[in-house]
Amino acid sequence: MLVEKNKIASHNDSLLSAHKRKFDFSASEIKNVDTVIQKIIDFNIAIPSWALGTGGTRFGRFSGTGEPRSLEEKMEDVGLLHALNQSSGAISLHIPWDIPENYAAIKKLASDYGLQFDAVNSNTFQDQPNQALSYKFGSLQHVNKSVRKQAIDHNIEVIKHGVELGSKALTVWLSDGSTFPGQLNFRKAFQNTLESLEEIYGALPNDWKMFVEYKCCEPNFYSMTVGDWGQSLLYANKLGNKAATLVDLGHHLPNANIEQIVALLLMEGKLGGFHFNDSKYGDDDLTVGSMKPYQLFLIFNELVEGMDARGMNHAKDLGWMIDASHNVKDPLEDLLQSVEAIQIAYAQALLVDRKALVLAQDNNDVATAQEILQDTFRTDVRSIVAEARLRSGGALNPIQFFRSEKIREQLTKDRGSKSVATGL
Ligand code: PSV
Ligand code: MN
Repeated sequence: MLVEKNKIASHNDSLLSAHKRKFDFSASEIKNVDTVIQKIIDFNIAIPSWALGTGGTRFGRFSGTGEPRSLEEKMEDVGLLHALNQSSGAISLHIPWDIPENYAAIKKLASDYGLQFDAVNSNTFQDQPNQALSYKFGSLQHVNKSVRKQAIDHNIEVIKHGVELGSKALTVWLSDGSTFPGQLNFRKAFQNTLESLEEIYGALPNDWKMFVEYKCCEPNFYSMTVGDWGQSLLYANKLGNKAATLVDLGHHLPNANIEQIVALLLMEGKLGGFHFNDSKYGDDDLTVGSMKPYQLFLIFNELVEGMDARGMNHAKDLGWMIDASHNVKDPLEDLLQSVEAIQIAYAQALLVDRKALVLAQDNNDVATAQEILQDTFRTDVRSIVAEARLRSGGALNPIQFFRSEKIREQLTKDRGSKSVATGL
């Protein structure tokens, strides 16, 4: 389904005067507002192919309707999001959930929807039907060399799919670890994993990156072989320049200071990418910004400061992706909310008065430093983000458009009420 441009235009017309009033007020308070808006326009956030259907927990899954049944339909959904917000112009594939069968046709479809292919993701955390050897006790860490070899080969296969599609990065997330003390030797597990990663790294094209994603726990609950940013950084440093750490916001022990982790990884040139979501307890995979918006702002504050310190391009030099699960909301509405939350935090981080903050820090003026950050966080930038959408051809209010145009109803008519998307 392609969204007709004139429908977006008439939706925008109906909201324009109210928008203008809010925008003019907010813009008058911001220096270089056009530069900020252009940065928001340039900043795209990839959508994972596994987040377009209804998610579930180990207790159950309550499907929505009109879920995408194939890779083509998942791309159609991301195309819809992108048409509405002009900021979701990339899809990240998980192999083998989404094996492209005809590269040329898939690439043509992507270009029709204005989409790029983001990082490709390998999957050695599940056994696939007809798989020779099991990953029950790990994959790249496994005590048995043949299991490690199977997992290495799979990753190399994933790179090959990515090369055909024009991806530029492989994300490796491992569920490897142990569930009980004594189950494995930490050092051997690390060494096996490192050797396996080295083989995969050797198959990376020169202009590719390897993102090593860490996670504190789940599905293993005693140890994870890539359990935190320290371990991920160890692997990335040993592997070489093309390897970097990937931060998933839900993968930390409670109350971890993620903004500090981000600042130091950036300082080391070892932050590769991001998986956005939000959580209250663990890897809850909730809508970005729904629980801890101040933390999200503080993370973006460090991202902007750290990227600027290294002269990096905010939009292009790191991998930005949402990694959330939608158990009770419409996945497309949820993703629209997540993208907007990211844009709001990014816009606010761009507004921080950096000179004043440095001065306050250098004078140990703690109260002023806090005022600077909290004033910025409390600045309403929603009309600035909406203006970025308007200028790039998106909808002023994407969720309102999605509902008034009855997009989910149309997808349900096309795909049926019992369709199930592959993924988690
Ligand atoms: C693991 O929890 C994770 O965050 C990794 O990024 C996976 O690839 C993704 O979720 C989907 O399972
Ligand atoms: Mn993730």
